[in-house]
Amino acid sequence: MTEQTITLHRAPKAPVHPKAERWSVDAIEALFQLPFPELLYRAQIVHREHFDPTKIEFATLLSVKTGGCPENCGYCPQSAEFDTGVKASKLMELEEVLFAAQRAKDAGATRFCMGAAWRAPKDRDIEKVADLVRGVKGLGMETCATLGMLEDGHAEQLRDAGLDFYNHNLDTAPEFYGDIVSTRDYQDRLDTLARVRGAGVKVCSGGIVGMGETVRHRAGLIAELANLDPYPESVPINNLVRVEGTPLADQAPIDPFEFVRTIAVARITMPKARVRLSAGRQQMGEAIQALCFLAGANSIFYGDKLLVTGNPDTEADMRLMQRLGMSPAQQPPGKT
Ligand code: SAM
Ligand code: DTB
Ligand code: SF4
Repeated sequence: MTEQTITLHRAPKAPVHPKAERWSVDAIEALFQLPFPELLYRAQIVHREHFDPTKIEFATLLSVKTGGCPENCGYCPQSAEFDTGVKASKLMELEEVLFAAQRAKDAGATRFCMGAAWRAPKDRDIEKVADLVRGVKGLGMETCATLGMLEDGHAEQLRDAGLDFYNHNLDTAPEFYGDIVSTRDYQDRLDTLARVRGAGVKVCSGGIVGMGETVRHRAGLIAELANLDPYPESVPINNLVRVEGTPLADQAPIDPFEFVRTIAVARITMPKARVRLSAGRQQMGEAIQALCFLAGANSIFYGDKLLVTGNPDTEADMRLMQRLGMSPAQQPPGKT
């Protein structure tokens, strides 16, 4: 055994980072560069301090307003700028949404996240979504919405209707953002997150890996998230789903171990967050998913569709949980 492996093997303690301490991009990049077993070991120490490592949260997504979006996010099948075959539709009716939410709850989901392909909802959109939130909350589920940029008062209205979480991803590092989207800037994203936080709604914010970014960019994204004060309660880490017709359709897939590393680094830097293994599970295979759980992921999107692309079906996920000796984090109310 070399001197170096002995040193690494003997490093049992994860660094302690009180809330106010900022993570530098350099420190985060250094985590990315750790040998894989060392990084996963450190992530597991942090994970087990705050969570039962056998429990996974199940969140179901529904696209309540699909396609025709005026933004040009290079990864997104719902942008009106790209010819992806996604048809634009109007906001769904309350009954349809409640039907889908009840079905998700019956299948074992505890959180229901409603997504809309808007740049920014108008006042009348917020009123309608508030009705959806009220209805889903009434079923006894946790509620989440992702509707684009919010204006003053919108987050408060959604909160009063029972919104638990608002999802708004920073997606990548500030210096890479302009390569991916040009119809808004990073500060717009941060402003919406501040409005959400200011209204007392819990923040769900994460990003996408596999868009051609460098390791430094991945470290930059995690630093932005981890240095939010407080950091997000939920951190979705998406692996790019390459959709034909989008500018990123031909992007080379990233090494799956780099994806696992990103999960581990998110866990270490945001110890109490729910780190969600988000888009890209269908393409990833079960062994890599299992590594993501070892790296500290403790939430998944559950149900055979994300917003418009596919996701493993519920039976496959339940089988995977069983094979790994893992189980849902909470039973939905009314289930034993
Ligand atoms: N329009 C809103 C917005 O942009 O915030 C909400 C919906 S948008 C589809 C939500 C998130 O989905 C994006 O921020 C991005 O992180 C993720 N996403 C979209 N397309 C994706 C893809 N092809 N692969 C992985 N993640 C994707
Ligand atoms: C998040 O971070 N990922 C989800 C959810 N939040 C809204 C969306 C993934 C979308 C994947 C491509 C699609 O189906 O549109
Ligand atoms: Fe529109 Fe959101 Fe897709 Fe960007 S990610 S094009 S804002 S739906």
